[in-house]
Amino acid sequence: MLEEQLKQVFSQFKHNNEYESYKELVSGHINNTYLIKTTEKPYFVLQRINHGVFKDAQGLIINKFNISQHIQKKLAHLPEKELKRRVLTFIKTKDSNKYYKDNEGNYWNMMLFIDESITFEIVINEEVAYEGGKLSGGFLNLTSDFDASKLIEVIPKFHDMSFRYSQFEDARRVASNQRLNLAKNQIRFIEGSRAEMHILQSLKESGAIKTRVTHNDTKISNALFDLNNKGLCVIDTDTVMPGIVHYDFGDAIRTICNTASEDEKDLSLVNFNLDYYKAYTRGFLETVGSSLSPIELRYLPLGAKSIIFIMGLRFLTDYLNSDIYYKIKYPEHNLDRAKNQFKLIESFSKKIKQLDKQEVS
Ligand code: GN1
Ligand code: MG
Repeated sequence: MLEEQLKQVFSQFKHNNEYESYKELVSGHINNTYLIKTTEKPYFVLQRINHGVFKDAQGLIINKFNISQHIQKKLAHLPEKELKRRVLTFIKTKDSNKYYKDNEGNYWNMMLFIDESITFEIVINEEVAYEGGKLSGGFLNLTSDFDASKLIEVIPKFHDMSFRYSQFEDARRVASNQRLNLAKNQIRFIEGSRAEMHILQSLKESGAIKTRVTHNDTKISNALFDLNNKGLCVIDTDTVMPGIVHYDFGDAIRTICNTASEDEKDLSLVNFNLDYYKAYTRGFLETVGSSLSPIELRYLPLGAKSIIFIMGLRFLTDYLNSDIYYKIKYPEHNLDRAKNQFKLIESFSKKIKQLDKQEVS
């Protein structure tokens, strides 16, 4: 029984708290995450890493510990209570390991639950968009001097466009005719976008855009806010790896500026909010530090477009593969997610033309 298992796993970690109940936190698509309520606070977040997706679950957890430790040192001037709200605090096991491996070979990690906090699936106003920008820019700034050689590459080629295209081609070969037929418009769109969607990758490979430590999953639901909608910290550091700033900038935009959630099926509700784009960008540039080069700045909007596209491409690939990667709630879920992302690109492309280039660079 799940509860018995959670109690057993919880008891492996170092704490002085008594288990009371659990609640599954269902917003992620990959791992299984549980809020563990105790008889007396603090509460904890216990997480089982999906090692089908993350081949080196152990390395991933060590990455997360190291990144948190680095940020904790940089924020050491804060009072302890505040520090624990500004960065994830991971808990070791009773025998001082960073993870617990259960009898079935699953890897678990545990962190403090940050109380009196909220997340957004859909952004409610410009202030939240601005705060979101401060959080993702701030994360890049806080990790800019982190020694990347200490990180394992959790998922190699995670945001690599050529790799994602080749996975898409493979999926097309094995897909059922029914799925190919239902996805034909999206497949055509993907084919027609190939050249533009490889621009950033070429700039990265030529060294024109430099590689640094990035979060790689900056969707807005991975940002924590206090009860006054002020940004607290970025969570879900599973995919922290070397990357380019454009994708962190872009993945936040993808979710902040979508007027609907990523799972919305009614495409008339999916539009790009340019005011949120401006507010987010302001927050991002205020906190990211002065280290962005002119070329990095110039390509931020293409970063947003590319990351929206890559998510649509990955959702569609998974649909063609008969849903082997993302958790789904109904058969066409991944197709609908892809349609949602591609509708967002259409709206983005129209709206972004209104922006004076000077405003974002
Ligand atoms: C997955 O960790 P989670 O469920 O928040 C995915 C991200 C996608 C996201 C889309 C390891 O994120 O790349 O942006 O779904 N993570 C992985 O919601 O593939
Ligand atoms: Mg994630």
